[in-house]
Amino acid sequence: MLHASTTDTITEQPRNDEIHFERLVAPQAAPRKYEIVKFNLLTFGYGHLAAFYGLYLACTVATWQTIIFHYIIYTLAAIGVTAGAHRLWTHKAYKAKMPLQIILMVMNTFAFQNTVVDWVRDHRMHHKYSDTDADPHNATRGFFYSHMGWLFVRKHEEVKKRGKFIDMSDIYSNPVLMFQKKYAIPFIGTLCFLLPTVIPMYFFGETLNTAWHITILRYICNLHGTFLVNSAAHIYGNKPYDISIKPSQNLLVSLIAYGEGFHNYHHVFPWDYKTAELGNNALNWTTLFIDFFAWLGWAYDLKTASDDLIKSRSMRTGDGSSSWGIKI
Ligand code: ST9
Ligand code: ZN
Ligand code: ZN
Repeated sequence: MLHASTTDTITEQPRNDEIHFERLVAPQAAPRKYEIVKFNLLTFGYGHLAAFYGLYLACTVATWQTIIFHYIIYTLAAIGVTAGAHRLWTHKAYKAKMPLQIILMVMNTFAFQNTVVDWVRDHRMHHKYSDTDADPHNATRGFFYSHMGWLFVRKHEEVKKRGKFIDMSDIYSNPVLMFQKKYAIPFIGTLCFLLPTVIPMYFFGETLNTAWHITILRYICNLHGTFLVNSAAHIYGNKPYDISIKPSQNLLVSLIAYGEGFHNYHHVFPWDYKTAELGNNALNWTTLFIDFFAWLGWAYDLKTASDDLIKSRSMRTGDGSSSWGIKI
């Protein structure tokens, strides 16, 4: 059970820019030239080939202990992104005491999705300028661009120009995140790649070949689970809360991304720590994780939208569907 004092049920859309980003421009994509980053094409190309080989090894020679081990790392990494980089650090949807921040930063490092500092900067731009050229993964440019194509080209000038005015003071003054940024290369190298390769070799008798390729498989799966939130959940699904925006409710993405696919809701109430109105359920492991730490007292000031606020917004601007995509 949550301590009553740790949850803040919000009954009106906050006007505070710190936790609420307005959509400033209608979805649009002006014609542009792409400056390809060959290094990223090569690394992602290698990563995908290695992941397919890892899948073959996982189905043929790998031990079940190695598979379970990587599933655990996958989950830790995913929650380091969802509960850490996303709900805590980008959206300030709750507060975390130092030990929890350290745990989340370490879990996030297993995921290697750049450093949290860079992740938050891009994600704040994504919410403030959703599906415009100032959004790093503008979904009006199509599924592939928003999924991973944006990582193969230099960012649009609008991202860099408008990005200068994004408030990042809370992040730059956070010692845990600055530590991660300072030691990014050895830290990410060790947690995301080295240890997850060496541990199955030492404890489960894997060869270097098997252990390495299954590590890459886990990493690539984790990236695609995340990328789907930017692509599929901005293109496919219903819109119970705001019919005028691209972000949509996508159950499949929620399942894969530990509760992050209720994306129409999330873009309307980005400060809600559940990123969903459905509360504790099997799809939202991230919420269960935060609730557990709230019970422990390490997470507090959890922000959530009241039922009345959700209903009134849904009646005013929604498409008349329920959160689960059923017309009502
Ligand atoms: C990876 C990306 O890590 C993952 C992001 C996913 C986001 C998903 C969000 C989904 C929602 C939450 C759901 C979670 C679900 C999880 C489920 C898990 C199952 N503002 O970036 P640079 C300026 S891929 C302001 O290099 P280029 C700034 O001056 C994996 N300014 O741009 C900056 O300099 P500095 C590993 C900005 O050169 C300068 O521009 N990562 C902003 O155009 C240069 O920045 C990789 O492979 C901004 N937002 O290059 C790396 N952005 O930093 C991939 C930039 O010194 N990235 N500036 O201040 C890159 O190689 C490059 O970023 C690039 C663009 C080639 C894409
Ligand atoms: Zn989005
Ligand atoms: Zn968000």
